[in-house]
Amino acid sequence: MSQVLMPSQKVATIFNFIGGEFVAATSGKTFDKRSPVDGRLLGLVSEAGEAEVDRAVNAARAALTGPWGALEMAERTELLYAVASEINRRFDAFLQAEVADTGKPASLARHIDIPRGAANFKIFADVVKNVPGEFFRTDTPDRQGAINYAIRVPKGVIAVIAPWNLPLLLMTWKVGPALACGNTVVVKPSEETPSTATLLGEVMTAVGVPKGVYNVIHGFGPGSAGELLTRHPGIDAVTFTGETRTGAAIMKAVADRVRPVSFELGGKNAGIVFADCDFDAAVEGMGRAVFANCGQVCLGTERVYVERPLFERFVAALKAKAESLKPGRPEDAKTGLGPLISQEHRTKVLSYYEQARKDGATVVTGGGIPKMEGELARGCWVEPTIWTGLPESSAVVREEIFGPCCHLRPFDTEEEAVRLANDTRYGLATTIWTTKLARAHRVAAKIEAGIIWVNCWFLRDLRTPFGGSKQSGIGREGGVHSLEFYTELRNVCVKL
Ligand code: NAD
Ligand code: 6OD
Repeated sequence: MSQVLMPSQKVATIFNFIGGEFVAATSGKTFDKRSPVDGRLLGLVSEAGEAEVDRAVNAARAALTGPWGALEMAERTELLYAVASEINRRFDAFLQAEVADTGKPASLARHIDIPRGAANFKIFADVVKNVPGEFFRTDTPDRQGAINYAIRVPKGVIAVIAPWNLPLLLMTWKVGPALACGNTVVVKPSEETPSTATLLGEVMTAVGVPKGVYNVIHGFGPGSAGELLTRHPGIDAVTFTGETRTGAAIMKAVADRVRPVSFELGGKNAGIVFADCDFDAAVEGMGRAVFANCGQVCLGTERVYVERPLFERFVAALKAKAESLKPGRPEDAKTGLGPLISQEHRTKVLSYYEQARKDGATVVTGGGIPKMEGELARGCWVEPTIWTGLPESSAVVREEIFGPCCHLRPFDTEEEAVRLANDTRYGLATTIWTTKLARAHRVAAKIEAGIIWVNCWFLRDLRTPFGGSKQSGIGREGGVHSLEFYTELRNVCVKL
């Protein structure tokens, strides 16, 4: 955690990072950051108010028209490679900070969150260097013709609003391409996970990224830093990852100024397991899709449809998988499951556990709070949970829970599986398990989701389009698709 101890304080203060400096809010307001593992106070976070948001946006604007805007692309991309290297050099500090804020197993953050945090800078530096240009020769009545070519310019000051489930990964997934395209950013990390975004400020300074290119303001959403940022007249676009209803609030906030948005929102993702699947691979893959990061992955699976002949065997195998996951301290190598992010989120997840019972579910495993010893008893733990027997109309099957749980239901035909998977207002990701090649392609083509995985889950190539259909998002990012959002095209027409 980026910690600065004030003489009178027992815990660290996490400051905003504005114009290259760590700054406290002029209001002096702070909020607590507690550990999801044991409820311990980890730090006091300085809550940005109007003055800090204004200062951050102005710093970003000054850098855009100043030192950052003056760089050649090669100079800019060299700095981004340096950012990636510096994150890797400070790997342990990032790991510690991410694990402290989220409580997730250190092994998970070591293999996913932190490496991707670095890769997001390197890959998008590569992408912008290789983007093809657009050129047309146009006929004219005098037969001399004209040439048209498009130039890409940065969109400007980008507001990046990030969630808490994969804090560094998801924040840099936006900051990497935004900076690669020559924009400057004001980041509002989740109030639950302020640390790695703050640490990244130190990295930016260390490698010589000009002041004001990367700014961080801390706070909450409505009535706080998040809303103040989206309503600020100085921002040119908002890129947001989080809940669908927050996306709706942000759209309203930017509507009067007609600012563009890129949204990666919620999901209620399906897994379809055909009887011809590689059974062990499907159990392993769906086990990760349901329980990884304590089920707090937007791409995770909360609805599993299994072809009837395999149903009982699959339920039993997934149950065994769930029961093998031991909750515990993040740094303990035996820990298979971390806590949820907060007591508030635990209350929400447990309300769905209760709803499932009320709706008549068969609780295959879990459904409650695990018994934890000592200080851990104050953490935000829930049991990994599996249900069967719910109607598709149950809130547990329709709404995103964002916990380590899923409902399984048998199906009889391919058409039925596709219909069930698509029967949702969301459309983020669907996972299909089959060894029949033609079936894989046939079903994939009918799935209404932005991401379809066949015989794998969360296998990511950052050059591919990423995003959600229906209420799971607006737009696609990844590879050249990120450039569509983070740059603007200007066409130049030259009469010959
Ligand atoms: P959230 O929407 O509550 O918060 C996300 C961020 O938005 C936080 O920084 C929060 O402070 C801020 N915010 C909240 N209200 C705001 C407002 N009115 N104006 C401006 N900012 C506001 O989401 P969360 O609880 O942090 O994350 C979990 C959700 O995110 C789940 O729904 C999950 O599916 C979704 N998610 C989606 C993806 C994806 O790629 N589609 C990835 C990760 C998480
Ligand atoms: O891998 C990514 O780029 C990405 N955006 C993952 C999202 C995970 C959601 O929790």
